Amino acid sequence: MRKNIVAGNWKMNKNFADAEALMIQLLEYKKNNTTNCEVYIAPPALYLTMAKDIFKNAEVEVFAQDVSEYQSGAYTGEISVEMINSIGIDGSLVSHSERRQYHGETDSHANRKVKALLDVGLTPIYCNGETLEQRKAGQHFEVVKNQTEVALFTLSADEIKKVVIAYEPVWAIGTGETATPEQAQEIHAHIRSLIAAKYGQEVADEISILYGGSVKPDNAKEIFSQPDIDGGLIGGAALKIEDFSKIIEGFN
Ligand code: G2H
Repeated sequence: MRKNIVAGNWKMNKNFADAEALMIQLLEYKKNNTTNCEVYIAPPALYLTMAKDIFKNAEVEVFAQDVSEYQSGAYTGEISVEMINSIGIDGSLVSHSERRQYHGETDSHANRKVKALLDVGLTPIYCNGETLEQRKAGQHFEVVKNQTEVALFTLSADEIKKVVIAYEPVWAIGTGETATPEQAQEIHAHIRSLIAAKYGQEVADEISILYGGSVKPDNAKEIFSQPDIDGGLIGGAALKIEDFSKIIEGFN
């Protein structure tokens, strides 16, 4: 069956010493506690090597926050799948809403990045979700359908099984505004049904679909209890071990 996952997206936060301190706190937490979900972190790219070193004997997977769709060459500032693969990174977030909002990323970019990651055996965590205007206009099911189809439906069944999806309604990201568990569940079920219609129910049932957007210690358990919600992509609340560990315990 599919995995339950709690993934921390650190975004552009923490200097080197503070990042190291939080990684060590998470390492200690993992040593002293049994968790009922997989734990991933996506720290800033500059700290990926340190993260791999700190978590070398711990069950914490390390992800990049973004990766280039290109293989190599004159792409100043970019990081390739081969580079992250060569230091043992497990995968990358793809097209988080902040990449879409501030860097013009679209689902066509997402499609190429997902494929580039899969081609070297890494795990994409593909992010999608509607804006507030789209939700108010009642377009959320259609928007998420289009996003999912463009980004993922060129993949083979074997490929899509290896993708983790994170549904993150843009209006709930970093705003303190969380989708209700029911609102999240209906979109997660919708995404799974789209995958089932294209690839079959067995494939759809294997794919972990995470919810992201103001997940906190006090709402995680209820969100994770929904049948099609297989964990969370956590931003602000991943920056303190007290909060992140309580969210992980939402699976206890
Ligand atoms: C959504 C989420 C993590 P936050 O971006 O990706 O952030 O939990 O701060 O809303």
